[in-house]
Parts: sequence; C-alpha cells; structure tokens
Amino acid sequence: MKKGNILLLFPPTNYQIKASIEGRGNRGGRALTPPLGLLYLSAELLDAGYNVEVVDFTAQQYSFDTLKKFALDKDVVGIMVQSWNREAAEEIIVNVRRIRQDIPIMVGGPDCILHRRMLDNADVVATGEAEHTIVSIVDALINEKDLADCEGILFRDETTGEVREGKPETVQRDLDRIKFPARHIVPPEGYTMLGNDMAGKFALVLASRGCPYSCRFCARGAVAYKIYRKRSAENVLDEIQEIYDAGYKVLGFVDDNFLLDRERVMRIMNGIIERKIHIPMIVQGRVESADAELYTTMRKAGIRGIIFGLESGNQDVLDFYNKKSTVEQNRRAVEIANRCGLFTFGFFILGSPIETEEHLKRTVAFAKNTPLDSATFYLLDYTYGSQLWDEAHAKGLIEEHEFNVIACKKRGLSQFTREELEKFCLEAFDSFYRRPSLWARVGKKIITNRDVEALNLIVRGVMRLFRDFIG
Ligand code: B12
Repeated sequence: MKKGNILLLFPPTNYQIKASIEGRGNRGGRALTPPLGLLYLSAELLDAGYNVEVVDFTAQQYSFDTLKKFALDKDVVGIMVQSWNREAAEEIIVNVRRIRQDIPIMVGGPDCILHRRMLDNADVVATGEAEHTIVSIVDALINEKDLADCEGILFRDETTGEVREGKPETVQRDLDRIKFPARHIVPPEGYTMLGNDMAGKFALVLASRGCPYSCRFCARGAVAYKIYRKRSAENVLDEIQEIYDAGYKVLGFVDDNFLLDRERVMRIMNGIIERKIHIPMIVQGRVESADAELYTTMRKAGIRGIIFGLESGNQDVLDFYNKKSTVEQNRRAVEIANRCGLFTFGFFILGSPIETEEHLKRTVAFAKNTPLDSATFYLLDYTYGSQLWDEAHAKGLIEEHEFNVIACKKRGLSQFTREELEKFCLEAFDSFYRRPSLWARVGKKIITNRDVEALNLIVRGVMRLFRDFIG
C-alpha cells in the first residue's frame, strides 16, 4: 500500500488573502497559538507512516508562490475550514487546483461540521471530528480505493461527478484512544501569544470535548455533537508531562467546560503536584464549579487564571440565554477565585434583544463591583449553529449564508444599533480599567502571592492582544 506526502493547511484570514490577491503585503506571523485540530490529525497520519507538513497561513505570510512551493509535490492536500475563513479556504482550493489539477483535496473543520455540504473543487469533505477517519480517507485518496467505505464524509463520485455520502459517522467516545497532538510539526516562530522572545512556548490542551449545557448563543453543541466526552486524568497528565518536558512555558486548557467534573479536575491537579510539573496554566470554567478547596488545589498545581463566561449582571438576561446560572453564583465564583489567589477574567455579552440601557449599565456595574481582574465586553453574535441564530433565521431576520451576525436594532436583533453597542462597549472597557482600586487590588494580589511570573505573562498576553487590536 502506497504511503505518501500530505500537506495540511490552515488558511489565511479572508483579509490576508484579499491583500495578497491585490498585491499588498499581508499579515502573516500574527497567530496566537497553533491549529490544534491539524496537529491532532498530523499525529494520526505520522503514526500511520505518512510524511506530513502543516502550513499555517495565519502564522506566515500567504502568497500563491508559497502555496505552490508546499503543495506541488504532495499526494493529498487537506484544508481546515472555519466559518470566518471560508472564503479564503475556497480561494486556496482554487489555487491548489491551479498548481496541480489532479491533486486530491480534502477539507474539514468546524464549518464543514455545521454546514454539511460539498465545496466546489474539493474531493472530500469530512463532516465531523476526524482523528479516527483521517487515515482511511487519505489511504482511499492515494490508493484509489472506494471512498464510500470511509465514514463521516461527503465525496465527489469520479465518474458521475455526483456528491455522495460515505458510511455513517461514528463519534469517538473514548478520547484516550486519540494520539497527542504533533506539536513539534509547526515551526514555533509564528506563534507569539507571549511575545516574540517566547514564540511557540504556549501550548493548548483539550482535556474534554463538548458540554452538556445549551446556552442560547453558543454553537459549540452543534460542533461537538452535544455529547460531553472526557479523557481520563492519567491520559491528560501524560500529555501535560510531555508538554512540560518539551519546554513549553505556559499551558491553556481550551475545553468547552473544563471544570464540569470536579473529582476529575482534582485528580488532574493532584497529579500535576505529585509529578512536580511546574508550568503556569490558565483555564476556563463555569461558575457552579466555585469551591475553595478545588480552586486552592488548582492554584497549588499552577493554575494562575480562571476565565468565567459571566455574560450579564442581570438575571433575566442570564435566563434568556438559558445559562442555568444566577447572578449570585457569578459573584460568588469570582470572589472565591480571587480569595484563592487566582487571577479572575470575566467575559460579558452585551446587546441581547431583551436588554435595555438599564440592563447594560447593570452588567458594567456588576463587573466593577466584583473582584474581577479583567473584564471583556463583547457584542452579542448570532452564530450559525446556535439556538439564537436558528430563531432569528426562522423569523427571516438572518439569511442562510450569514454565519455570524452582530446584534443590531436595524436588523431586529437588539434594542440598540451596532454603533451604539460598540460605543457602549468601549465606554465599559474604559470605566472598568480606569479605576485605581482595580490596579491596587491586582498589585496586592501579585505581591501577596509573590507572583511576578503571572504578572509577566499577563502583561505579555495583554500587550499582544492590544497590538492586534490597534495593528
Ligand atoms: C483554541 C481556539 C482558538 C484559538 C486558536 C485558534 C487556532 N489557530 O486553532 C484562538 C483563541 C486564537 C481562537 C481564535 C478564534 N476563534 Co477559536 N476556537 C478555539 C477552540 C476553543 C479550540 C480549537 C481546537 O483546537 N479544537 C479541537 C480540535 C480537535 O477540533 P477542530 O479544530 O474542530 O478539528 C477537528 C475537526 O474540525 C476536523 N478537522 C479540522 N480541520 C480539518 C481538516 C481536514 C482536512 C479534515 C479531514 C478534518 C478536519 O478534525 C479535527 C480533529 O478532530 C475552538 C472550540 C473547540 N473546542 O473546538 C474555537 C473555535 C474554533 N473558534 C472559533 C472562532 C469563531 C474563533 C474566532 C473567529 C473568534 C473571534 N471572534 O475572534 C477567532 C479566529 C482567529 C484565528 N486566527 O484563529 C469557532 C469557529 C466556528 C466556526 N463556525 O467556524 C470555534 C469552533 C468556537 C465556536 N464558537 O464554536 N480560537
């Protein structure tokens, strides 16, 4: 059986590709972290004996010639498609065809999971997570086997040109069977979350997939099969050990709901302590997890910050979002995390259709009256795959092709125009961060915990995001 050379591509942004077509420079080299999904797929392919190259065009400058250099000698090209870079991905597919008409092209990614359809010029679309299917897809493409035997795909019938389905998709429930991501496969230089001198030192870990909650604004359920699946604590610990041994300096858990299973989190944290792994970590969590014993253990294990999706300071808005949490729980979680020495980050959403100016003000007041070290105010997005999007679409307010629509009065999606919401957001940032009491508390936390390292990392992260924002 012939093995071969595989190229996996993370497309540039739509803006980057437009700039390249128009002969202007584009903004490669500005990625924050590597594309974990492609690193997972690489691990499976490498293990099966293929040569794999991953090219991330958000980390390096895109041009047709660069694409040609990488794609020309490959047996299969795979492209990750997210909804926000779909146009760029489609352009890349056309360009790969220009480079070599006969090269098999497979695509996959969140957008293909949400919109199950064939893309022009592609041969195969993977409509789900693909660690357990990628090797058979690649084998079928290279060795001209029947694609109908591969599961979880749409493919183009070579003779009739008709779009057909492979075998029904199965969900990988035993996540321990998935290999650890091939992190070594991408050059570190392009990933500057922590600044250029620490490029490539930030590792992402996915310890579980999915979430049992159904928040009205969230599309993750639709992407992650609405099934919560978790890796064993030992399996997660082995990956963390590998990351630590490889010299990474910071680790971020990107689970949809890392803190859901308290006992498991405790096992992971105690395991990190027992193995004497010293790496600063950051985690996202829901507020019901709040528990001083848990948070203290997390702090001891190296967790420095916790990001809460708090969304609003109004109970009716939380209920509207089907958040299944209360304003009081929000407050309590932030207070406990703060007492346990964790840096507290709160994410808020502004602009739901039931929100008046009073609601918006109450959310900002809530953010300022809790011991949050950082607050981020987002405008509400109607995202394809979420209940909110479905409802607005059913009312004719959003069209099928609009995968992401920002709340706006003009479209009947909010009580405020987008401009009003943006102005409110900026004012919210301003009033949150322009408070001496905030900086005094953060300073005290750093001194009390002797946590200069965390300060360094936070400053680096914030500077990086700020550079992105203004640049
Ligand atoms: C980490 C992360 C980030 C990181 C890093 C992104 C990166 N380069 O990977 C940061 C913080 C930078 C980020 C930013 C954004 N992100 Co983000 N991010 C994530 C997150 C939490 C984890 C990604 C991940 O590693 N998943 C795990 C792997 C296993 O899953 P996967 O990537 O989907 O890959 C699997 C399948 O899709 C499939 N597959 C993927 N590619 C391919 C290719 C082929 C050929 C095949 C066959 C199969 C295949 O197989 C893979 C393995 O199972 C996801 C949510 C999530 N839990 O997935 C959101 C997510 C990917 N992000 C999303 C969004 C919207 C964004 C932003 C646009 C947000 C914003 N408004 O700024 C930006 C985009 C900027 C950018 N350049 O990436 C959305 C995309 C939704 C969509 N419809 O496409 C997601 C799904 C979250 C959501 N809202 O549902 N993100």
